[in-house]
Amino acid sequence: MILIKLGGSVITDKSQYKKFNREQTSRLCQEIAASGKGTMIVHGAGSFGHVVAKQYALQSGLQDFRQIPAVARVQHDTRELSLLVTEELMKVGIPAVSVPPGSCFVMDNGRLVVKDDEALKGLTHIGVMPVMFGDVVADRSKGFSICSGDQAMEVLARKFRPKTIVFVSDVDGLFTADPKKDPDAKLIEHVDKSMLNSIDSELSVADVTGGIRGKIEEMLQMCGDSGECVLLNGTVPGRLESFLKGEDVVCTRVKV
Ligand code: IP8
Repeated sequence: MILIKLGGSVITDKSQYKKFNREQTSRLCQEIAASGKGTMIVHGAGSFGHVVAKQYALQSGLQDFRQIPAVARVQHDTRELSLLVTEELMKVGIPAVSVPPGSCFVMDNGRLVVKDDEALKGLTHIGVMPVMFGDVVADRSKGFSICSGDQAMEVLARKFRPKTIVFVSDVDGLFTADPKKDPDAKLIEHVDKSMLNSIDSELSVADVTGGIRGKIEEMLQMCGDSGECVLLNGTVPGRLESFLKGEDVVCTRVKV
């Protein structure tokens, strides 16, 4: 099975509140279906989550009761986005069901607590694809927390042990500098544990909050001993499909 995260930068226009990129999402869903591979999809929140989350500092947890309507708003909006994504998946014949992470898990101090996965496993057992996403989730110590799509990916990687984990964003992969600002930025094609110390922790990557080093550490953990994590650009038509079919594409491959 291949676990895929469709980043918020490819399924939404991040500069406009609640702007769904239907055309691109539809194409990516068609590419996934055309590959014929068994997949599981997670998606980011894009402008259905980040705009309001930032406005009300939701990443800090409960600090002020004025944040509460914003929690409800973000939960509402990310569900709306998720239904738009599952609709596109169903159109290409993938029986997808949107599963908000807060409907089966809680968080504690910003980390997902996963005790019971019966609902998730039950869905996959009958051939339904559960689709998780970045959301706001009840937190035992902080009241609520932001659960990124990446955290949902980690949980699903642990539970379902995918052979490959793909992060689809609007850049080609990891670069030596920010490719949107620096024309000399070079794509890093392969990353492994031994390179970790030489990577500039200040660099950032699309759809990721926090430094690149932390992101790579998380990816190495997700890969386990035998798997691989891949970062690729979903705005280039056909690239995801080619990758899924086993062809060589422009991307960054992270392996232990
Ligand atoms: O788009 C963030 O998830 P991400 C979730 O995967 C919210 O980083 C609600 C901002």
